[in-house]
Amino acid sequence: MDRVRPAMLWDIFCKVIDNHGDIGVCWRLSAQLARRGERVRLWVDDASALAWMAPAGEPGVTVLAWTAQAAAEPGDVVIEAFGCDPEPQFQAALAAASRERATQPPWINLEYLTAERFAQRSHLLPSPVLSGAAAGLTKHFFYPGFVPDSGGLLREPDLARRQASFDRAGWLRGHGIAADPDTRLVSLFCYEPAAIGHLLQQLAAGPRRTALLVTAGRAASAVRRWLDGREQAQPGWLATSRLSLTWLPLLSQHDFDHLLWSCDLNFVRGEDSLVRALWAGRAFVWQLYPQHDGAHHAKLAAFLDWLQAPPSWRAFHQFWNGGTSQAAPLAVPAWAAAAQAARERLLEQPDLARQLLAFVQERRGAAA
Ligand code: TRH
Repeated sequence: MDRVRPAMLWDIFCKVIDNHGDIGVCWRLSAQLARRGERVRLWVDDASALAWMAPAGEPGVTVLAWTAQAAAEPGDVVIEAFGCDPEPQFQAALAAASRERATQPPWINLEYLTAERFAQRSHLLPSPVLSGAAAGLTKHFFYPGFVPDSGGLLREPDLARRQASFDRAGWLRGHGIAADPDTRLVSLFCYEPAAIGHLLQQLAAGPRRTALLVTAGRAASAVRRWLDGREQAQPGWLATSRLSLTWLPLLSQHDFDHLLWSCDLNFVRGEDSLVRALWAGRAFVWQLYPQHDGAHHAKLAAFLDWLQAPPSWRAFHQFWNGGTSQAAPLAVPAWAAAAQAARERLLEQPDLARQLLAFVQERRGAAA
């Protein structure tokens, strides 16, 4: 805790559109603010994933039903994640509180993570509210990012210490995963990449033995679907290959991190798991959330540029994200070296919660 001022009460709003990223990011942010001594109310329309993501909760964070906000008195700071507007009643209460307090609580729209230039240009820009119950108030955009003039990435202050004392062998043993030094460990968290069959065949062919640790949900379904077809065509294919599969249960976020720290190669997807893969400092492959208009290809290109990815890494990412049907080989050692260098660059940046706190204090100071 690096605080001498009184705690603020933060209202964080989260709507779960699909998948786990919305609540995953909001939970990590809430927990990190609470660990810095802040008080957080997390308003969410579907909190069910927190039962496995954060079973222990976090002192200082109260999870509240989205519908309960209508009767709430606003706290000191409002964060809406990914442009999800609070309910009109809460916005009206915020406008009233601003009048009574003669100052508006900072209201921040926490945006999606991207390395594209527009994010840096838009970071911290004001956005006046022109209509509705909160007309006349101002929100500010807050863009996470990979470079110093962005909002940074979520990172716990004790991350490096926890990584240094992590008992990899013990964690693997505890999850029933054999840690034979000759076997390469690969984690898989993905949607339904067309290249899944190619990956499985590549791992199955060797030359090293690979244990593929498949996360629960869409990744497991995608692997099972492909394997069923393959086994029908060639019964016993998997058993005679260099590939073994472990089907993981849903892990807490802590254990999801431990999984990434334990593997030689991590397949991740979306937003939060990408950040965790970067902190793991291991080779990784990112599958972006596919957009109908193909916008994810520009987003991937910007990220690979920032990453200073060697050509083999770029090629595999294009293939894994459906940007090309040209199959690409794995080159784990070269990717690992670039991943470690990227992690070092990122560690020099202040983390997102710290930057958010600084911005909020600046706004409150300016308004006082
Ligand atoms: O679930 P996602 O695909 O979420 C995505 C992204 O956030 C994307 O930006 C958004 O537009 C889209 O949803 C709608 O991937 P992401 O962001 O990595 O979130 C997964 C979360 O789930 C992350 O916090 C890690 C957590 N997780 C666990 O805690 N345990 C697990 O076992 C698994 C598989 C995931």
